[in-house]
Amino acid sequence: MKLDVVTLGESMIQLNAKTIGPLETVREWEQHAAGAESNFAVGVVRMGLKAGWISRLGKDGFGRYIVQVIKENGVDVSQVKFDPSAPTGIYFIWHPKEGESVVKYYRKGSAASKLSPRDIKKRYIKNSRWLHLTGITPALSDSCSEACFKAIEYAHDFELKISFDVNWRKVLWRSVSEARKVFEKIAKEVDLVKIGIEGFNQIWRRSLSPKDACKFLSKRFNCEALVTKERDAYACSKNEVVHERAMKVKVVDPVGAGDAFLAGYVASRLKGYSMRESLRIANVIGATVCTRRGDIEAIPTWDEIQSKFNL
Ligand code: KDG
Repeated sequence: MKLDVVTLGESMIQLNAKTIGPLETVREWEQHAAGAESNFAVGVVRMGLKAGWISRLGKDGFGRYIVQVIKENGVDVSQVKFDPSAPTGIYFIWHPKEGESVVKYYRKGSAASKLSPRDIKKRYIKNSRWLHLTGITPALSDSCSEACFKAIEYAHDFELKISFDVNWRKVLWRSVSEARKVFEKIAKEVDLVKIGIEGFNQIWRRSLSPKDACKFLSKRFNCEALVTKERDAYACSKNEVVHERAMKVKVVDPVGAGDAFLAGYVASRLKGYSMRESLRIANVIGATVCTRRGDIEAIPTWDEIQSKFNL
């Protein structure tokens, strides 16, 4: 099967609190399948394109549940392996206040952290036109980091475009400077970098506005850049800076919104839309995802977007 986009990374069982309040008050949890890269792949499929996801899951009921959900959402899962010697990762999200989400992972030693360059098949990358990576995968283990660089090597061999969502997860790194070194090494190889402004300022130790951060990244890595601040977003290239204001929505759970936002942007660019149009589409998608618990459930379809935008 020819793919538009291929990605790799960990997906986990997400247990999302059904009530508002501190962790010790939560009694009911809703189960979802979630992970930055599989969220992205589902977002691409909702846009009417084809996506594949490379990963490892525990050979357990959680692993089978995740692969079933991602597959039902139209993503090619032929490159997902089940590992009998390591578990599927789990994480919890709870909401101390309305619209606020706190995350706690139980993912150390998970099956996905054993991903390695051997899991990246040259012919699978060759079959696609875009590679998507996040800054989460290289934080999981040395072999995961090597898998990312192997995918980049093959993407260059076959002239795929590459996007990189920094997805800043401080708890997964030993130090900010270690993370920055890895991010810089990846960002130099890609066509599109995305980051949230808080992460940018922590990692690059600055206090820039989203617009200036966007220009900085685009210039430094000679690529298109996207910088978000909650639901407000900038896109920059060598010749252009575009801005989309945050949409007003009732935020229930913002986790996963950035992945769908970027999927919408990349898929729009692949469909030939301009930076401005792509950013508008992406912003609506990201804002919509915030309105429900779970990362992929609220991602709108291409039909819904077309009717909204008259495309
Ligand atoms: O972007 C959403 C992800 O953060 C979430 O689904 C879990 O992949 C995840 C991670 O590593 O944080």
